[in-house]
Amino acid sequence: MSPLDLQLDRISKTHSQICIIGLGQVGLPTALTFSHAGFSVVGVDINENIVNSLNSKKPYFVESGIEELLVNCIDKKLFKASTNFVESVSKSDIVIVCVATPITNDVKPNLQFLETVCLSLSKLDLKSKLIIIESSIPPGTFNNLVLPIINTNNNNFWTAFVPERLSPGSGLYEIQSTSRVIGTLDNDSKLLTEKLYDKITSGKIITTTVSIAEISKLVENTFRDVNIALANEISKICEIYEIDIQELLKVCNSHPRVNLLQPGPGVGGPCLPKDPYLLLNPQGNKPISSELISNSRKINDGMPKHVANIVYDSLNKQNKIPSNSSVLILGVAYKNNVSDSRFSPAEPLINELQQNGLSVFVHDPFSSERFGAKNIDSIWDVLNIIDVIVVITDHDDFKKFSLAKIKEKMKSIPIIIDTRRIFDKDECESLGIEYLSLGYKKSFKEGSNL
Ligand code: SAJ
Repeated sequence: MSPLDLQLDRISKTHSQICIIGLGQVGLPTALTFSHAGFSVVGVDINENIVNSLNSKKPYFVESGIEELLVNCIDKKLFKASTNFVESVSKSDIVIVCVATPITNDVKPNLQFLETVCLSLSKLDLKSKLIIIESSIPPGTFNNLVLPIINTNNNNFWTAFVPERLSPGSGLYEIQSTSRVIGTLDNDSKLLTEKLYDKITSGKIITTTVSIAEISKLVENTFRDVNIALANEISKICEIYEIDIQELLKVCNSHPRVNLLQPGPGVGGPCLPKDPYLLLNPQGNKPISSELISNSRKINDGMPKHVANIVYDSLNKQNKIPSNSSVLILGVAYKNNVSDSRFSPAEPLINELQQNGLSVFVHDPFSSERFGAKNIDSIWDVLNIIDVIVVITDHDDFKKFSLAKIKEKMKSIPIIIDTRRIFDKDECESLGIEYLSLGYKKSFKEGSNL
């Protein structure tokens, strides 16, 4: 049996030993999904605390279904975590790299984690192994950085670029249902990688070139970021026209070819705020400029300030001054029901309000991050001194709060700035709560220039 047929057979029978490098929001769900499919998986991370936590069956971030899957895979001896890169890779047939590819403060790609992994791989014998990169990478990175580093001592391994597509919060479900894109340079790698991912998803397997696969991932997230920017701009237009954007969205999205997204207090998470910059910064080439993509990033990054202006305007209308006012921020996580607060709009908002003298309190049952504001474990402990509640994250828990009780506890004419529309605006207004939001008729208007 040829090495290719042998590996194909091992994948078919889930006999392949798989090594996942990087046990973050992508790596851990990926590792457990392959274990759940029957593969023996070792997850490697440089963070010993993460490795120890996982081996004690405790996930270190919130993800629906992850804890029970972790317990199940460990009990079945199909998953374990390790800090030992060399031993884990050496005994594996397949290596899947899921390390972070963040951006620097001047919004340039930071590929140090990926480069370190490629360098470590280059020192090992990768003969007849399948090496897969799932991390989002700037166009050209696979051919101009990943392969040249790994190839220094190896040239007899199979390899593919398979961009991850899971959305934290529904990661485990999406990994098993979303179609996957596989970019390869040769047919054997394509056959192996197709068979492997076919084991874990009911979605389609789309094979293409490495270049298309690299760019597709970044374009998917850029598409979303640009469309969120459009929704945010339209929300400001609605504030000027004094109409409710939610009514407008209902009408516009009834058109078969219109699908407007939701305005929000800003775009957070480890992906959307950075992937447009990866797209515009090809590996080894000069940056590409795109007014639409860059301005969309600016629009989304400007939303926390817009929310702050709504806070100031609402206090001003009650003749309250910022330095004598207190704000309760509901949620610092970048989106609902997750603990991740990376690039959360809560951070710039908290900084802005504190710099203007407001006392800022934060309540978030999912994330421990407070960005320098005062932590509140129960909102009922602090509402009596709160002038404004600002909803930043639409955690399901927040939707259960009694508006009548909030009204009773808060200072006179309480203000709720519900940027995620989790509360019923009519109920608020009938209780005498000043209800504001983005794209809502009574919100702050920054004049005709958006
Ligand atoms: N947001 C809005 N309005 C919307 C949708 C989202 O303001 O209508 C905000 C969210 O509140 C959040 C941010 O945008 O702060 C990002 O949220 P998201 O729903 O885009 O989710 P992510 O970033 O967790 O996942 C995205 C997904 N990409 C796409 O949907 C095209 C996911 O499939 C990717 O795998 C993931 O990025 C990634 O890891 O790249």
